[in-house]
Amino acid sequence: MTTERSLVLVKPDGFGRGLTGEVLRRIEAKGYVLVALRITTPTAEMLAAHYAEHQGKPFYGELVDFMSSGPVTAIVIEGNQCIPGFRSLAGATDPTKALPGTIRGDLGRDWGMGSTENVVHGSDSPESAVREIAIWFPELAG
Ligand code: DAT
Ligand code: MG
Repeated sequence: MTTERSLVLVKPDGFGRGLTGEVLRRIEAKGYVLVALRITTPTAEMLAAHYAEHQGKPFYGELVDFMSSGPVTAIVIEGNQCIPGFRSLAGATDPTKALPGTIRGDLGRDWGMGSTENVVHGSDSPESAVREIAIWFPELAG
């Protein structure tokens, strides 16, 4: 069974620059299905859970400050292998190095915070996706 769901975020930089529609367009053009969508400014508790694996890293404080700086668009997508598929659409973490053709490569750049402002998040494994969807869409968990 390869049908799966992934949690995608259009981060505050992408939301603020009006890029939600472009990210949704690319997801839909790729063929993945939109399951749920919400605009929300994440709480400290949500971000601590979402980024638990990064707690203690040098960039953690800046990352959480950035992610709580404004609204994000949270999206659940669905489709066979959509977790690696969206990671491929998103491109490398560092928007300076992300290849043209990817979301981060085409729409992102270094605005003074290195890799922190990189337009989108996508779950990196089925286990992460289940955990993250429960944080952003508790009504879908289970
Ligand atoms: P990804 O978002 O590609 O899965 P990640 O999970 O390793 O990357 O890191 C989560 C976020 O943290 C990433 O989107 C941007 C930020 N980040 C990662 N590495 C960083 C670094 N070296 N400096 C600044 N921010 C970083
Ligand atoms: Mg990650």
